[in-house]
Amino acid sequence: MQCENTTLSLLKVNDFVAKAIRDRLPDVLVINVCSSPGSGKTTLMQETGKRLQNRLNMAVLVGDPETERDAIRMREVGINALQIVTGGMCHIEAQMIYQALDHIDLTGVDVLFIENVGNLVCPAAFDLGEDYRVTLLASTEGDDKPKKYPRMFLTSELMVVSKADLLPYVPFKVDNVVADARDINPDIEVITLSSLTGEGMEAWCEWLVAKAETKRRVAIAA
Ligand SMILES: Nc1nc2c(ncn2[C@@H]2O[C@H](COP(=O)(O)OP(=O)(O)OP(=O)(O)O)[C@@H](O)[C@H]2O)c(=O)[nH]1
Ligand SMILES: [Mg+2]
Repeated sequence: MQCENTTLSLLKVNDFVAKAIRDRLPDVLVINVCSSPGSGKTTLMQETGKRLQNRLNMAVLVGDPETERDAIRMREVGINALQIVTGGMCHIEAQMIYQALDHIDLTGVDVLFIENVGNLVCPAAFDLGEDYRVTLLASTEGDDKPKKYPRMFLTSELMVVSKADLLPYVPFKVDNVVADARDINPDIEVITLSSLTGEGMEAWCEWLVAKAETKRRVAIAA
């Protein structure tokens, strides 16, 4: 009972900070990118940066238990990126994002991506002040994951089936994951793509541009 109360109050604190993040970024589209380790989050950020460099200004806060490797990879392709080292923690909490906002220049930024720690369980429980949660599921992970990790798919607006170039070589049925994900969350959108071949990247980029425009329009009207 004691434990339940502690968990509840910690999540309430997180929600309070998540609201403060939303208040701080009224005209920046914030996307929380989640997945298992290695599903292709950083590679997708790199390719998105290359494709949208003339259309959207983007920045990335990237969380990992250790190392600055992902932020370095993104900076190498010209993306404004800051690493959050969680010191072994399996997810990012809103407080980490709130503090990181003081250390990244968001002047003129249209989209702030948060690359969460690779994990399909813990990140699902923490609102980071995002507008949209996007969960990647790679073709190499098996098509049984949405039903095994339902909270992640229940709380995501978009499921990205990544590494589509490997679909011919692995026993993974896109129809099965879409059916399972929509069983959990009937409204979840789905984009299938490959950061390597570029298949599906246009649909992903158009999705982002549309969401960024809507966010900007709403902010101007407010
Ligand atoms: N075949 C194929 N490989 C990919 C694709 N996207 C990423 N990869 C490879 O998958 C591996 C992991 O990619 P990352 O982008 O580092 O994955 P991540 O989700 O950021 O990993 P963590 O941050 O450690 O959770 C790398 O070797 C990538 O080159 C893709 O579309 N197709
Ligand atoms: Mg990464």
